[in-house]
Amino acid sequence: MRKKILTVAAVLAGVLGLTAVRCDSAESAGTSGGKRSDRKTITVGFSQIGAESGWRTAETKSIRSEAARRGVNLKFSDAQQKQENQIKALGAFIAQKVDAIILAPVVEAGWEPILKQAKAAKIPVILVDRGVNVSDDSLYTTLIASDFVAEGKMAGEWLAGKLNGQGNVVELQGTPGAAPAIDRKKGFAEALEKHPNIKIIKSQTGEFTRAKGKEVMEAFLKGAQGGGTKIDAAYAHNDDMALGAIQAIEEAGLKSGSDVLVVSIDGIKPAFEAMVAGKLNCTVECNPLLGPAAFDAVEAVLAGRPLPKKSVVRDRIFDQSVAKEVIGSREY
Ligand code: GZL
Repeated sequence: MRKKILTVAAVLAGVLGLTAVRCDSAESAGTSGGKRSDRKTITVGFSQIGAESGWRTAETKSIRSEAARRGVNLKFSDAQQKQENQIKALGAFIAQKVDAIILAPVVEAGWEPILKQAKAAKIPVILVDRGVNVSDDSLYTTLIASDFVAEGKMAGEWLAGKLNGQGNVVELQGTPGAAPAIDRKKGFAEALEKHPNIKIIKSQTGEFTRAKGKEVMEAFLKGAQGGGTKIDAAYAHNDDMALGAIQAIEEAGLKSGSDVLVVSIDGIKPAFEAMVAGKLNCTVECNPLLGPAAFDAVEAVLAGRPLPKKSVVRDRIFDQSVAKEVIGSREY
């Protein structure tokens, strides 16, 4: 079967310098307060969403290891999925006068007040992995993330081809209000606009976790059985929910990957293992290894070098036809 590695190469908007930073003055360093010594360890506050998925764990590992590699003093905060914990953490970072903040925002809304405080304190904020809705985009320096609409579109187009243009699909959404959940849903729906005989018959959040994904898929299967409807495919906004859905499909006595097709996003190694086992049909990669780009941005902004407002990382689609040959090279 024709290989299905389609590379949607979104160009990295702007080249981020990798050179070490020498801060000679507060102005060029973009920080408040007096003149900084001519060379000092950078202190960065990182507000992470939590540890809800294999993708998230890989992102945390990438940020932590890159900070260690560059000798950055990293203050790490795990928000346990709660925006109020992220806002508290940013407040603490500002009070501690960190040199820069890295934020993975759990949802898009509600960031203006705390970002205004960071701006007033002249502390640059680098967004990684998810975006924010703000009326003034000077409240953050740059966003480094995937194009989630494109990811949803790739998943939808792949599935439409596999279903030969007709079938009933259930959707497991990510965290309500989160950029990847909003945009992956949008992209998938756009892809299906061209296929009126493919219907999304149920769509509900599985909160990006395996446990919730299994629970929601169990309910979908029970409902379909009761209503005499067949579920032909499940689309999950991330691999963890897809792996939970696979468990539910098998416990319902169905063959995952053939009785019910399963398509998801992230490209974590367990997804490749599920594809090799024939249980998952396709995953769209969403690269979590954002540490190097995040600290390039930190060093650039502290050195007063210009940065693009958004850098889009490359996404590729993988299906069972290539899973075996690719799995060995997966980094997360
Ligand atoms: C995507 C990221 C999403 C992943 C999920 O950039 O925000 O959050 O797709 C993770 O696995 O929980």
